[in-house]
Amino acid sequence: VILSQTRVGVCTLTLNRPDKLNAANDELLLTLTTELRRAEADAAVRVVILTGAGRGFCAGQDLGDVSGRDMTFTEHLNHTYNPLIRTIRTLDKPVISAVNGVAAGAGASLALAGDIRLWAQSARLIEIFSNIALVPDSGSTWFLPRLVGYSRAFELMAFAERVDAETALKLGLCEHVFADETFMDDVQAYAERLAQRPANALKLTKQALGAALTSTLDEALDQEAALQQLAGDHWEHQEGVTAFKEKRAPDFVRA
Ligand code: LHQ
Repeated sequence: VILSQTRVGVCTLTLNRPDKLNAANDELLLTLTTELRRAEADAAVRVVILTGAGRGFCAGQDLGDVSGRDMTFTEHLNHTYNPLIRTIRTLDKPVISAVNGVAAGAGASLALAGDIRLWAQSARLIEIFSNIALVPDSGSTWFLPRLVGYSRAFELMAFAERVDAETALKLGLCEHVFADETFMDDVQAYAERLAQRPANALKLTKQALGAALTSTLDEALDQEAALQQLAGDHWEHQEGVTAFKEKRAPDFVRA
């Protein structure tokens, strides 16, 4: 259900249930979470890409897989989706959501959960939950209003509006849109550039930004001061300063 391939420091995890637009069952969600942790532990991996096989990114919960289950909704979310979203946001490496096609329901949440979101021209995001009279979950209620504001988020959720790539770019739901034909090549090239950046500094930046989203300014200043010590004591910082003085590009990928 999840394909994994590592190339030039970039691990691509592909949701692989293409005939259902990669709708998620428990196996897919639990395997994806395990694969993310495996990528985190693998020293050869500096950046992770999440994408979907075929024409969809992820159509959310597999609606054929919920009837007759013995878990409550709450238990189900706590068992599968919530650990996945927490894993993405706490992973010590950057995660790119490479949204190749439709992202609906919890699939929309997954598209929003990445540190960076890259979209194909034909990608679509739908907070589709209200069509089946559910509440947006898997982080959507947290991610979306922070990106587009409360009322726009409410409107997108209430009408299950389909957001196309151009609108997503305008609203800040994605950072870049690439042509469908070259999408994964463009994403790989972007990820390889990111993989050249200082991994320790990016790990700490992710930690600082994640904490700052829910902290006061005072807390953020304290957090920065603590994390800056960890960054400043790392060899990457020395390399950056030395490279500047020697008027050359820094090498942050040395063994
Ligand atoms: C699917 C699905 C799907 C199964 C397409 N399941 N087969 C959390 C916890 C607990 C419970 C419930 O929910 C949650 C969170 C959630 O994610 S709730 C939201 C669940 N997702 C949806 O309601 C989306 C349902 N899908 C759609 O509305 C459409 O498929 C979209 C708008 C995503 C795409 O439309 P189209 O591009 O027209 O594709 P399609 O509808 O023809 O789908 C292609 C195939 O994929 C089709 O199968 P078939 O055998 O007819 O070719 C669909 O049945 C299947 N598929 N989504 N979620």
